[in-house]
Amino acid sequence: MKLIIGNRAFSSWSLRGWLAAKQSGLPFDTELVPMDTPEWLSGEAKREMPSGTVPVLWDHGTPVWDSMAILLWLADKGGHDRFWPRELPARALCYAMVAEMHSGFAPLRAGCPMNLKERFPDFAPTPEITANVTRIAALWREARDNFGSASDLPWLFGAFSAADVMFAPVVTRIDTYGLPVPPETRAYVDAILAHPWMAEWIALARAETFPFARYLVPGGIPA
Ligand SMILES: N[C@@H](CCC(=O)N[C@@H](CS)C(=O)NCC(=O)O)C(=O)O
Repeated sequence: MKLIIGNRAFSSWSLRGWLAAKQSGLPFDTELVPMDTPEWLSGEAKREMPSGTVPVLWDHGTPVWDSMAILLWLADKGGHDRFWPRELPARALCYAMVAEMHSGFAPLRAGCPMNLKERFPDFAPTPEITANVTRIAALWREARDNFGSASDLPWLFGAFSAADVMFAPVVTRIDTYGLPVPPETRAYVDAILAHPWMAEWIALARAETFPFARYLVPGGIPA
């Protein structure tokens, strides 16, 4: 299998696809297509991207695009137990959290784009961003309190799951923008940032030298 990703420093959806591929346990190659180059903007670099976006998984001639579809495909192939909690109430919450993350939290996503190269400690979140973070912290607490805390592991549902995959870029945003969170939320942030797959991704992201202006200021796309 081949996973096509964008810039590691900025492409949060690519990070989700890549973590899902790691979690599947299946062998895969990663191909990085630098974003916002002339070839990207003309569409020439997007020949293998059916929706014009990254990530895309190519599984022996079959393209699967969109991080959510990639995660579902890899759960089918690698084993559902790797992605979803076995007990049904936990699974229901995990499905709902993953879907809410995939479709929601627009103010946080737009106002605090993933940026693994910079830090914005003086960033002042809007009320909408603060409301998103409050909701996310509540979801994490619900998962941990009901299903995760019996485990020695720090992940949302005990074992690392699709929920940890989907929320990982949000974790980096809390860190990058110094968004205020309660101590137990910060403990989860620190655990995800220290995960070996995250450490690997972040180190490669920091080493990237592609010119890329889009997300270099907080607040999103500069004028
Ligand atoms: N819903 C999609 C979103 C993918 C997406 O928007 N990816 C961005 C990069 S993070 C992209 O490729 N945008 C197209 C562009 O910048 O031209 C997913 O979950 O994969």
